[in-house]
Amino acid sequence: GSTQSLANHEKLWHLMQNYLPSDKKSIQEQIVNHVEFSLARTRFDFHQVHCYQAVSHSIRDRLIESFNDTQLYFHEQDCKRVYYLSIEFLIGRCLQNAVGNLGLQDSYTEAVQELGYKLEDLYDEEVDPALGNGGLGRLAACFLDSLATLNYPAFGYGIRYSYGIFKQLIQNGQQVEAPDYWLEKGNPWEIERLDVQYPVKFYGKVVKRHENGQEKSLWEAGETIVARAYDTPIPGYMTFNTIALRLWRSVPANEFDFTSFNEGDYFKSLEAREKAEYITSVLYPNDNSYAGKELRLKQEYLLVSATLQDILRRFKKVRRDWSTLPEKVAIQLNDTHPSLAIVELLRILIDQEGMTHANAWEIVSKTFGYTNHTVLPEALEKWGVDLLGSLLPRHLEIIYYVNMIFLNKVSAKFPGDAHKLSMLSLIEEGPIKKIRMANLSIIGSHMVNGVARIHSDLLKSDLFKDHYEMRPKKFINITNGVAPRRWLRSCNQQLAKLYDEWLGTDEWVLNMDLLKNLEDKCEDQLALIQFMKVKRNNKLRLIKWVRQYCNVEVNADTLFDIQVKRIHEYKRQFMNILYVIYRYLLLKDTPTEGRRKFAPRTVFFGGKAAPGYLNAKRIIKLINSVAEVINHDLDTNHYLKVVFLPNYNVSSAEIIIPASDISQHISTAGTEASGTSNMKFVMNGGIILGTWDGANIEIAEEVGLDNIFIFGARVEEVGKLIDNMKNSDPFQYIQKPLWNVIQTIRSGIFGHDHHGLLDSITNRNDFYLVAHDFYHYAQAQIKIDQLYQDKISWAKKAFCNSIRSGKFSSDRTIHEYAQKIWNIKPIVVPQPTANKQDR
Ligand code: NBG
Repeated sequence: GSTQSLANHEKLWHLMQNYLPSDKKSIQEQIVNHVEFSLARTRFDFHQVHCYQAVSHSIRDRLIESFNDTQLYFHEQDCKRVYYLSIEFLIGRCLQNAVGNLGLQDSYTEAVQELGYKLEDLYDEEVDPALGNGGLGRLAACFLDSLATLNYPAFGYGIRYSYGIFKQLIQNGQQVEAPDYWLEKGNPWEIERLDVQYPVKFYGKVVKRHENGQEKSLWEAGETIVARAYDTPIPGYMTFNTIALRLWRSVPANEFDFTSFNEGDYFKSLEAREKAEYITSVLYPNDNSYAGKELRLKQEYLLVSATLQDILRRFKKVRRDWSTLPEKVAIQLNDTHPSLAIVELLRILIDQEGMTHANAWEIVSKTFGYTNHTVLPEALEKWGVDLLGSLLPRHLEIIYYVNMIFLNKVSAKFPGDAHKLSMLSLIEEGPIKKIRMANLSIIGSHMVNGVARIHSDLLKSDLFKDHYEMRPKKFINITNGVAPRRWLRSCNQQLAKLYDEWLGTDEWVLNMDLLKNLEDKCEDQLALIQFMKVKRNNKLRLIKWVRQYCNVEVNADTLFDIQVKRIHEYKRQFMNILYVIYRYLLLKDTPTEGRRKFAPRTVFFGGKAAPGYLNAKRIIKLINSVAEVINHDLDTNHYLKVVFLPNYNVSSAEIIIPASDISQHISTAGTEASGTSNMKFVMNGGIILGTWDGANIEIAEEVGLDNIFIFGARVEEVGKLIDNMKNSDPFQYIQKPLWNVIQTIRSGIFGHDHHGLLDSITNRNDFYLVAHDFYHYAQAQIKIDQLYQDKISWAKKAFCNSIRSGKFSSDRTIHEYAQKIWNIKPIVVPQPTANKQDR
């Protein structure tokens, strides 16, 4: 039998001869083949969506070829790999990205056209996989694009939620959430790996056993489920390297409980099994806030447990010593959500591999890196000791042990410093004892980074001050970035084409600094006019979208002023809409002749509120109520309109961002860790109206202070200003113009349900300093109006923003991670020869 099958095996591999050809006729054959055999369609039942599916399958085939070769090659080279662990990956649509990265845009456009379809229309058939909330998940997706493009040996690991972030509907001006069952029509981009699945255990107890005179602790778990792998191939741009995003889905374990001997027990045991599926069913819809639910902790542990089993299986394929783990494996924790991985690896090394705690700790702490993404206290994970101890009893025991050893080191370094001990402890004392996951992440990692300079500085001076004093060299900054493939080349094809022409090459997609060679064009009127023509076309594209989804008519000659991001008090959409009202009142007060100084504007808002976040929902309601009044005021609506863009997500961002004249990033200084859409707007020639916060500061440095509108309190002043606010009368800290706005809202012209929201600033509750910054904000707005009157000066500034945005490519970011944290090198997979036998 076995010789026979070996012979068959040889034959099989021999038949798998050539790589898929890329000429038009072959591409058409590949597509048609999928229509007939993968989709089993007949001509009477064939729609555009099926064409999308067949085209996607044909691209997927190519990605499988390159992914398989990439894995084989990495294995042969036995290279060190990085594993990027994240509870969210907001990858967005895949087809356009894959076609673009494979360099097949022209051949596919033609091939599909002859079959009677438009490639662009097919792109729009794809559901947007939305397995993330906002910046954190989108960052992870940009990182994968850069890792693949730069040929780094990498894997992304996350969760395959059945329901992504909810769909936002606006009804009567209010947000209504609808479930996002994104897998409904199948997902051509994933490869189900029935052979890659691992048991994941929960609950149970720790038992003590004596072995060779030593006491050992072992976890006897109470419940087992299985995590099954689904791979989404991630193609690099203009390289054969293709990596994968491996997402876990929970399924029932295949063990059968033979104790169920009657019908009732039989159905009950099946019911229990079905519950396993529930664990990965839904993404928690909170951005920058932590809910503390047991199900979420289960999700986190499932990610960690399955991923580590997978990583260690790969590590063990070659015989080697455990001590070499950090030479072959780097694990990056995207925020604290996967930080149980530190404890899980310790548990495996100590309980299963029989290592001492000290040896295990040495290996573990060299393997991990931790990225912090926020300083907001409500976002820091702290799991109650009881909850964690019941779900993962052995892990809790290990955490206590780690803490004891660590606090001994603290005492040695700072003798008698009780304050330090209490700040650094993994356990927060109080009525409910809690595990501080950030502290665990810091001590279990060899590097800790923030995501923009100001944020990393704040980590050292405030949030993690005591940790910094323990191990100063551990703390570094790596400023975020975004993928220029998706966020310039494909979302703004006309601008990309201009850059190709002007530079005589498309190399800039891989080296954004080349755009600096276009500085001459700043003085070239004709070039600036071409640049603004592209901007206008992008505005027209957004207008079409708005007509379809918001039923509002917008004028392309108005200034497009855009704030799109999750709704949050710290991001101050509230301040934006208060200013819109202020501007409306000013307009009403100004006779027609005088209104010329107001550049006509359309103010766009977009973003989801967490379903449980009351004030965020109130802000959405206020924006829509204001829009309703202002848009229908025939006296002013040539000068001012307000649009709420529903269901802001990655695919609508690709239409919205290239259309901006101004984009707003106006968080209170010290609250927005970095922001990443600010980078996307700048790349696409939008000017920022922003505060001295997050990456805005570094953007200002790159583009020059003349090319950005930056205002408001600086981070050093914030503490004092908040104290002043708390200790003074609202009539003191809220100035006249803002009071007028507040009175107008109270008058009820925008409806009567805004009192709760107003209370959030008028009762000495203005912790985000809306009132303080309002004046400076209004001043900056005047400057914007003035500049917009001079079209050429405006164009120059917008253009400068785009060509000076090179620093904010995620390629730069990833190179920094690779050098400063991961210590990995690019491994270029050889381009395919015609014959697969040669690989
Ligand atoms: C977010 C920050 C953003 C930052 C992204 C990516 C969390 C916890 N943090 O400012 O709010 O750009 O992370 O780093 O979602």
